[in-house]
Amino acid sequence: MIKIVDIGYTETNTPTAQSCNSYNRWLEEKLFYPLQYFGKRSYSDNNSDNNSDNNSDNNLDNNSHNKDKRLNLNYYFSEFASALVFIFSYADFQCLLNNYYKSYGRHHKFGAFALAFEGEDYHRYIKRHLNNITKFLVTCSNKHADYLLRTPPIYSVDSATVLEKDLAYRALSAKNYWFGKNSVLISKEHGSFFLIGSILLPYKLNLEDLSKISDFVANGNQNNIEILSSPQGVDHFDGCKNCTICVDNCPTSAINKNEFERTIDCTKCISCQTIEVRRDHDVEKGNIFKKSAGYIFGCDLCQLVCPWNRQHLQLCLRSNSKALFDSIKQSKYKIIHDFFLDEARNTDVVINDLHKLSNHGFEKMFQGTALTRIGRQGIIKNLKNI
Ligand code: B12
Ligand code: SF4
Ligand code: SF4
Repeated sequence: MIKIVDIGYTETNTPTAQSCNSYNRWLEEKLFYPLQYFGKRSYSDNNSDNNSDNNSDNNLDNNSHNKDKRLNLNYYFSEFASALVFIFSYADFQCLLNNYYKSYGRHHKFGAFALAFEGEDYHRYIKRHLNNITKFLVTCSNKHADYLLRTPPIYSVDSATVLEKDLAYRALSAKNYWFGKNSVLISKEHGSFFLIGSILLPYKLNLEDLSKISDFVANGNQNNIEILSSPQGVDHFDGCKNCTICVDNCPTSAINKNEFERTIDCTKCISCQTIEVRRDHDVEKGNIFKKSAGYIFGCDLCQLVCPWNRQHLQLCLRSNSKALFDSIKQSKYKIIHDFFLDEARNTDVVINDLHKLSNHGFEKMFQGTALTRIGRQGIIKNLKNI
């Protein structure tokens, strides 16, 4: 159900001017606030694998070196010469999950990205695929083997100091992709229910290399994918135009009303509060969660209402989502489902069982899932507040 639906390539190491400006204003206005690593000097130096935040108040310095790291890929990976960007769509799963929630009413909801990869943490899933693609490159020719064995590539999946949406925007066609008002990257063809995984390379690829990679990926996906890179000087396409549906429907008014910014206020965002904030947030406690429509991990609301996702959400309307769901109830997904989504397990029952588990027991039970990011206390905090 997860497909690589698009591949892009770029040799540009700096984000677009629009992104730099918007990013700088977002920092100046402290809209990142619960994500304090955005202001930290040393975040990426000691945590390059995910974006965990220990919520300490140290180093909230907007002018720190860390801020600048996002403005040039060579600050992050000094040998950077090019990037391959892959779009991993989970739209099919999103459609099923949405139907499931609607048809069978559940006490709690997870953002689809957390369950779509059979419950496996998507960082792990995507990195495994990027690693397979790299292994394929190594076997392709001595040129690739020489470069990649001397300087291993870096996989960017939610990586510390990479503006991944802009990297994808640069690598893919600006005719087909744009930043929505809800701030996510949207594709005319694929909507926005996708994740971005990139391979940062220490050398440049030629057309033949790109065609081999797209054949390799297409074979694994049973679909045709042509690698396109954004032609320079192409007019930006903006699929949002006068639409304000996501802005009007965000239950906590987290989306920036200035349509030129295309950013969100993390203090108000349910996704941020339920994934990144481990302790009760003093200011927003209660307020935000009461509007979370049952989301206890992530939030899909501003994408579910977007017209560019409509066709994907209608694809499985007539099918029996429960039967399909039962057939994919396996592995880590099943563990999460049976603990949190089973209809008999209301919020009190789940909280009670979480209290009975030790932190270690929780880590063991949900090992390899996205839930370990927020931890036992964090998920109890979310459940208590909805
Ligand atoms: C921090 C973070 C969060 C934070 C903050 C979100 C945010 N909007 O910044 C929180 C926890 C809230 C979050 C939530 C989610 N996230 Co998140 N998150 C990230 C992370 C780690 C960094 C994002 C970042 O740098 N923000 C900085 C701000 C300033 O950027 P921005 O808001 O996108 O603003 C940009 C645009 O506005 C742009 N811009 C404005 N105008 C214009 C005009 C033009 C022409 C151009 C070119 C650009 C442009 O400039 C800014 C900088 O690029 C990235 C991974 C990564 N390393 O990039 C994933 C990432 C953005 N998240 C992702 C996902 C899937 C989600 C969720 C959908 C998960 C969920 N279901 O709960 C939600 C979506 C919430 C939302 N509406 O954004 C995906 C997005 C995929 C996509 N389709 O775009 C990413 C890319 C992870 C990945 N590798 O796939 N996330
Ligand atoms: S993820 Fe939810 S809370 Fe955050 S901006 Fe979108 S609709 Fe609003
Ligand atoms: S709902 Fe409308 S304004 Fe929001 S991202 Fe989609 S098209 Fe753009």
